[in-house]
Amino acid sequence: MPVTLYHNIVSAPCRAVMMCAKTIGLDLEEKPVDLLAGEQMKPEFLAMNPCHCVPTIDDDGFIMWESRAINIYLNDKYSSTPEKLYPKDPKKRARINMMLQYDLTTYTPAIVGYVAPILFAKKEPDDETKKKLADQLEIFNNMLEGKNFVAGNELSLADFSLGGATGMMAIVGYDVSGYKNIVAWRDRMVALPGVKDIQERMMEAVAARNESS
Ligand SMILES: N[C@@H](CCC(=O)N[C@@H](CS)C(=O)NCC(=O)O)C(=O)O
Repeated sequence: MPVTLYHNIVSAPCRAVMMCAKTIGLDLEEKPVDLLAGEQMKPEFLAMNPCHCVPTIDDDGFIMWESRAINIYLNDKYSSTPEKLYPKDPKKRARINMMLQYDLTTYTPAIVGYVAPILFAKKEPDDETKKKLADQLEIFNNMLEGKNFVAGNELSLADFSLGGATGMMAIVGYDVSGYKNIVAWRDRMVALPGVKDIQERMMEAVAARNESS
């Protein structure tokens, strides 16, 4: 019985789950949810997830949402080497958790705050929003100094979450070339099996939406 992923390819946390599944070799049964059409508010979806958000997974009747928690679960349950992406060593795990929380509370909101007005309202973000994003990119770029991945030199669950969020900037053509460490890390992420394909699917979905609007 495959794990079902309710998702929308444009959604950063959905792509984070897809990247994680690809990396651990887990096939997902994908069920796209049209968020703009409000499919997440349908009674059958709400019965499953009262928070009406994607990603949501159904693992043989076990339902959960929140992408970072989903990735921990999928890695724990389905990876043959779960310690690779989420080591048990307290300090290594603490760093990964710290980056996951940083992404949830600070990095993703800064990116979504910038991208959402352009994507949904075709409106330029205000100066405060622009500054918030520029500040976070600077901070994140500095955090990556001397590291291959966000929590150290090894790929971890945190890379998928920050990677999903960073991918959103391609949607609006944000120029990240001045952030050398982010660019180098992003290129490392895109080189992982399946990640380029996920990013391309996102760009195709955005292009299709732009054409129809
Ligand atoms: N913290 C959640 C965020 C989930 C989320 O906000 N998903 C958005 C798409 S990116 C959504 O489903 N929005 C529709 C809604 O809330 O009705 C996670 O990481 O999974």
